[in-house]
Amino acid sequence: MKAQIQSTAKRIKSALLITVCAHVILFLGVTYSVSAQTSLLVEGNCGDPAATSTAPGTCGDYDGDGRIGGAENNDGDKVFGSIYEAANVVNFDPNGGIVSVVTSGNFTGQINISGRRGTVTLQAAPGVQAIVDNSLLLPGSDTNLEFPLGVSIGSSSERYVVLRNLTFRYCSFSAISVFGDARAAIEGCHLENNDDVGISVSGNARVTISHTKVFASNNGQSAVNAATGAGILFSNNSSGSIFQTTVSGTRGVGIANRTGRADAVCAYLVNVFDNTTNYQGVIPTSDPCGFSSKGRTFSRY
Ligand SMILES: [Ca+2]
Ligand SMILES: [Ca+2]
Ligand SMILES: [Ca+2]
Repeated sequence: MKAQIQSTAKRIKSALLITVCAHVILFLGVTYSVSAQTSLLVEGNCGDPAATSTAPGTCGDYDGDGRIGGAENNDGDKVFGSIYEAANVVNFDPNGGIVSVVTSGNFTGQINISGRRGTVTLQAAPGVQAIVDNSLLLPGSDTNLEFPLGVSIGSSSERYVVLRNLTFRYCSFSAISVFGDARAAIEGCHLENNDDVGISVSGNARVTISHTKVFASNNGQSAVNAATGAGILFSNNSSGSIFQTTVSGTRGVGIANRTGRADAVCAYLVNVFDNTTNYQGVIPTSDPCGFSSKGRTFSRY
């Protein structure tokens, strides 16, 4: 009798467990379907952003349909031929989204990130080279570059933006510009030969920079202004932290804090060399950002 009662109790316990699990799975399923983000892939192009066709499966044609570049942007699937076009789609998702470059390529144009809420991630897969190269000349000019920015981040404070493993070069102003109330993390990016500033942070923006290399900013043949140029520049009411990052070869300042607030920018474990001036308004800390000691506090983060 006792064994029978124990067996019945076990069956009831199992049934309850299954019911609970089913509800959790159902709940998770519903939650997922409500909060699912847009997830888009970007194909490469054999280094030619103007190319639109190739032998299927070659030249970065990830989905094997023979279309790359502009033709891939317009065929109605979730694979795109440019980061710019994929980002435009993600901007309209209230939950944000992920744009992943899955085969190497060169891309031109200014990527714009806007929108409210959710996280937006632009990234290249490990081992993939995603190069935003804005070296196209303006029509009729041999000096000006066509696109002032590599990526413009002006989203709301409720949308967090992540840039990962992307390369930006030959932008006529700033490779990465974060402004307004935007919040962003820049991780593992390479910025080379951008004419005024590598990373520009202004307004109320907050930016975390890590494992990034900023070379030869403010060093190009046009729009060179050593007084305003910088590798990484914080201005207005912005703030941020810089960690395990190299800034070198800047004609202006390597890392500049022009906010007027000494506690607005924290630099920890940075490698800064061969800039006309390595630091302006920034004293690298020997403590991790966010850690207060020796009377110094970083109240902004
Ligand atoms: Ca394709
Ligand atoms: Ca497509
Ligand atoms: Ca396709």
